[in-house]
Amino acid sequence: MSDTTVKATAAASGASATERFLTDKTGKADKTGKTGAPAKDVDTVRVDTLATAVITAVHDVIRRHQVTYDEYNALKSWLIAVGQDGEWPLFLDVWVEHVVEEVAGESREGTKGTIEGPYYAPDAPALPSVATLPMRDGEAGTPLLFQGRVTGAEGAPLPGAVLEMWQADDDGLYAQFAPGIPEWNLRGRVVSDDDGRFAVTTIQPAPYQIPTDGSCGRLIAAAGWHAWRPAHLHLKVSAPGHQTLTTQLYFKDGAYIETDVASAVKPELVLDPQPAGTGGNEVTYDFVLAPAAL
Ligand code: MBD
Ligand code: FE
Repeated sequence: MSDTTVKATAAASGASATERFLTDKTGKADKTGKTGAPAKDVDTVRVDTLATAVITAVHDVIRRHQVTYDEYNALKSWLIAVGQDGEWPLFLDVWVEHVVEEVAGESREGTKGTIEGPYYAPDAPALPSVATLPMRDGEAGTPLLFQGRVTGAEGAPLPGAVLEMWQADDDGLYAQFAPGIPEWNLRGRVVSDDDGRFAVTTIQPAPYQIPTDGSCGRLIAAAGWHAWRPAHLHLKVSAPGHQTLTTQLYFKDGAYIETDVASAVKPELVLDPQPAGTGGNEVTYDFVLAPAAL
């Protein structure tokens, strides 16, 4: 980490991620009164089924592992702290979302999806099909030309497809969630050309470390795990008449590629960029979108 970088604290990024989730995904108004999609009501019978199953699974763990009062109270104080740190989005997206995505994506054709994670922000700056993501003068990191084509499942190009991209910088930090980074840095909404093609200039992101000073970091340290996700580009790819694809792309032989703390790497999503002769790397990746559900 460069010494000019303000250290991202768990409480700061947690508060931002919690606010974003409540605004974008539950319909709660943010400070400016803006709201996103309302949370869907879940049927009583279904709530009964799922809540009973989760509670019973916890009882089984307590019996099987002879959980003590000290351990129960440690859990209780930890759960309270996760909320106080604003780290519920981080905890759930790291340790739970990958299985929700597995179930949701099981029978969808086209490019593999993976988890969205806590750091998406809608309404990023709109960019043409050939574009550079917003970045600072002299943005650190190896330049990357990321290009490809968006098609439907039958192979027909999708002109005007929207590729929303977001990524960490060379310090592993995300704009809008870590202090000291300009708004929308390394975030953009690229629109494909008449042939479904796009070419985006960015930098290769660094691996992401779960904040060590928050509840998720404390769990990781207490359990002797590591706190890292491999370097990744986040994408949402959408086009009329097609299902929106939420995915991530990783880098061959990158650190933590085999041991992602969020269990979100799939072999189909690993890029192998090659030197481009311009001092940077380039890679081509094509996206195939499944038809919208009827
Ligand atoms: C990330 O950058 C991320 O993508 C996920 C899924 C969880 C934590 C941080
Ligand atoms: Fe991420």
